Amino acid sequence: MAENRNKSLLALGGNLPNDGEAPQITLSRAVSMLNGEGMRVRSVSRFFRTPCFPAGAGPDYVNAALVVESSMDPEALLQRLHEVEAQFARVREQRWGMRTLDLDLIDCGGVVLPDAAGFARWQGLPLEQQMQEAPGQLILPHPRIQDRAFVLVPLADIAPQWCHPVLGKTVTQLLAELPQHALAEVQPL
Ligand code: PH2
Ligand code: MG
Ligand code: MG
Repeated sequence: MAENRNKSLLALGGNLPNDGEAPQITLSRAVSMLNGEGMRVRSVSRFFRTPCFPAGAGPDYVNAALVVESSMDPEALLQRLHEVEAQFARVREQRWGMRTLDLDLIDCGGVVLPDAAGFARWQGLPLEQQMQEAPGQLILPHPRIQDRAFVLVPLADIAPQWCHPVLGKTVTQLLAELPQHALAEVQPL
């Protein structure tokens, strides 16, 4: 593999069967597919059953997280994630709609994209606007990590000491700020 390998964090999710296979099977297959040329999977979290967000918008999800190492830049990595999603019949119709497979780039070597101001704008967006607007560019770290138990609980399995480059808090610290009921809803499969 080339030099300059970056450690990245990925979040995996799915709440629709693909070709008769349950989301946990899809997620396992996606992990194998990601572990290829240009990308090495270093750690895989447990798989968790999580209630759909927004509540009532669809079936429960299966969520997990990965540490990967790659020499790709963030855009190339995202492109690769989209290719793998497409292999599992992911269609992009509705924002936050039901899906067979969602692969989200959470962090890529601590870079902040597009820049601190652009990140801050997305991070501070009220919920109604988050539901209407999708960013046209890659925002890193993923602007919603700190709100989502279905991302933080799996991350705590594999990267509890990862420090958010803007908020300056570890996964463990971010988790401690979430309400107890949100954590209790995220159950290992
Ligand atoms: N992903 C979404 C929308 N809602 N809910 C859960 N529980 N898990 C997800 O991964 C998820 C979601 C958009 O990507
Ligand atoms: Mg997502
Ligand atoms: Mg996504």
